[in-house]
Amino acid sequence: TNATALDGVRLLKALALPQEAALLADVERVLAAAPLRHMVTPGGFAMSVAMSNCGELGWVTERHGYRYDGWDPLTQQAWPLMPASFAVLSQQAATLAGYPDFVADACLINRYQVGARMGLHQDKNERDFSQPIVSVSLGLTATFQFGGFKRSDKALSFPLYHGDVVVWGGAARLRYHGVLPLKAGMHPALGESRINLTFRKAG
Ligand code: MD3
Ligand code: FE
Repeated sequence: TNATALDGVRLLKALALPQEAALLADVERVLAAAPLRHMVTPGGFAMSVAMSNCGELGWVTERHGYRYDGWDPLTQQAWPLMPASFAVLSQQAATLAGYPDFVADACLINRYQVGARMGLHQDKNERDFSQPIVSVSLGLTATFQFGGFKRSDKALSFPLYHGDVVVWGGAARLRYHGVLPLKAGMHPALGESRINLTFRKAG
């Protein structure tokens, strides 16, 4: 059969909803220890998305590029431990998608306020692309863009809703993807914002 754009994508709608309260409390706990910050890209631009991390490794930018590091350059401490609610949900999702051995060593927390966006990019800083990435969307709905293997390839657009979990593996793993500028709105749990968690096996 022919390959399609969604090969390797497993959308688990609303999977996070039963654990919403625990997840949000744990997001707050992590961000109290490792505050959100607007990382500056190697090109010198502050990202519109504010970020932090938990787990053994965290994604950071520096003058020379992007990398994973066990140390938070802002607090000069190790990243906060991965909360159990995060580990359990990411493993449940990965198992449902056919990756029963997935154990995330990194969770990137992205916070979008109105207008924040993420341009089309590939996630290539992880060591093993046979490992999937698990994403969890919370708060305001975002329009996600899912492209091909070149930045110029045509992208599909679809909404990601509060509670949606997606496992990106196989052929999906190296596709370009991004998020359109967040539209104004009010979410009962997260107000005028969206939080996205991405779970990775980075090291
Ligand atoms: C498809 N985050 O953190 S989550 C990122 O909504 C990132 O904050 C977006 O792209 C966000 O790198 C999108 C969905 C997602 C995450 C990683 C992927 C889709 C992906 C990796 C490969 C392919
Ligand atoms: Fe990405």
